[in-house]
Amino acid sequence: MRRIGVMVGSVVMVAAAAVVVFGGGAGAASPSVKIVGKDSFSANRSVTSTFHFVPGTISVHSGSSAQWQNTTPDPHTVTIVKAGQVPSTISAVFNCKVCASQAPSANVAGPGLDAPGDSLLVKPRGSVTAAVTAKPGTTLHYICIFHPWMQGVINVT
Ligand SMILES: [Cu+2]
Repeated sequence: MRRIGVMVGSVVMVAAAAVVVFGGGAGAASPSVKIVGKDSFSANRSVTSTFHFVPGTISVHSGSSAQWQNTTPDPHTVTIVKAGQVPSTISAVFNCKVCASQAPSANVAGPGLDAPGDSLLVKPRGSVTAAVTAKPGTTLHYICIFHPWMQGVINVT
């Protein structure tokens, strides 16, 4: 009986690998970004986090969609910000002004991701798919407003 359990496990692993290869193929219409990492807290000692977007930069055809898959037990956001609002120092991370004023889920300008202020909430272990509607040639910068060291770029083609 134990041997059957091992065989079933192998079949599931093969199926999962096939899905990964298919989804990451060159012909994939909809880029997928994984949200990965861990955090830890030790009182009066340290806070660490390795939360980040993988890959950090994607290219999306204008009008096509992209997906963010959260593999962590924490909520995150995909918040479009101006290039100058992306924190580049530890001080800017801890004093992130746009993070304090931005709603986790918001739509500005047209539908889809097209302008600073657009924001998607990605629930713990959840995923969100959204259309990228900015004009071709646009570079969209995004951060997680809960963890603003998490930073990504969408090149709209
Ligand atoms: Cu986050």
